[in-house]
Amino acid sequence: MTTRPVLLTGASGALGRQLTRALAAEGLTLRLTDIAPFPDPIPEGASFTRADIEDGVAILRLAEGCGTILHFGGVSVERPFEEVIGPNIRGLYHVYEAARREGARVVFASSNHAIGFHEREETLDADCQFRPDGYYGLAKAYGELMGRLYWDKHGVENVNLRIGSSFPEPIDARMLSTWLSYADLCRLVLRCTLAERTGHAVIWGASDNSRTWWRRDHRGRIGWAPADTADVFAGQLAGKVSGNPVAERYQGGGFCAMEYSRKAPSPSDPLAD
Ligand code: 15L
Repeated sequence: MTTRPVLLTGASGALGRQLTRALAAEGLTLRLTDIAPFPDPIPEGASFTRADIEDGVAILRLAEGCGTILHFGGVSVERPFEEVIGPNIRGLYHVYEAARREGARVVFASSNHAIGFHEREETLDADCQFRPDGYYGLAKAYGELMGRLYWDKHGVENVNLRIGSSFPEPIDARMLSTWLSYADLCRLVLRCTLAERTGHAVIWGASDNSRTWWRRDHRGRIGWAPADTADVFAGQLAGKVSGNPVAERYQGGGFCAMEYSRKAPSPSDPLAD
């Protein structure tokens, strides 16, 4: 898979920029694209084309000859339905159609918000039920299911990275469970690109955090294990909580609390969960 170029959508975003630097340094030939200009110097062996993920023809052209599509484009936070549907559903379809035509593998930046309404007391395996915590998380769940469909029906390989919180450092108590260091992210995506075979895989995108809520996944298929941990930030962050009971109860945190309007269920209600 490696000798063919790698298309990276969302290249101008925070994670896209990290991946660009790290993967170019590994000698991969990168085709970068984003709706926003690329803010950094373009590394050797890479090219940048400004394009809208909603433009299917542009995505087909950009993917020509590629062996892997790293799909990090689209809306990356909770937004109203009408803002999410174009980039995150239609754009995703364009990526999968391009992958099908090229026989390419898709590496999809999914999110913990696809399962955000699981309680923090639960420990989840990657085959747990989707419990999206908003329109953004719902689109990520749809993206993972799109991968399921394209593998079953067309043999398009795909790795779905259920990313926790990928930032330079964890910034609150929740991220002691969800943090994914940039270095771990870059190694993870490199392994997704280089692995011989993946089939349809789902991998938790988190560093080696002892407070994790997540367990079994398909990382064995790609030979990846995180090297960093949020544990070293515990002293400074343990008490840094939001104060919002909905945010603190569920894994998706503040995304769960946005527009939350459910009445508190009584503990005797058999449908309480
Ligand atoms: C995400 O999916 C977002 O892209 C990111 O901005 C964070 O909010 C992260 O989840 C998180 O849950 O911390």
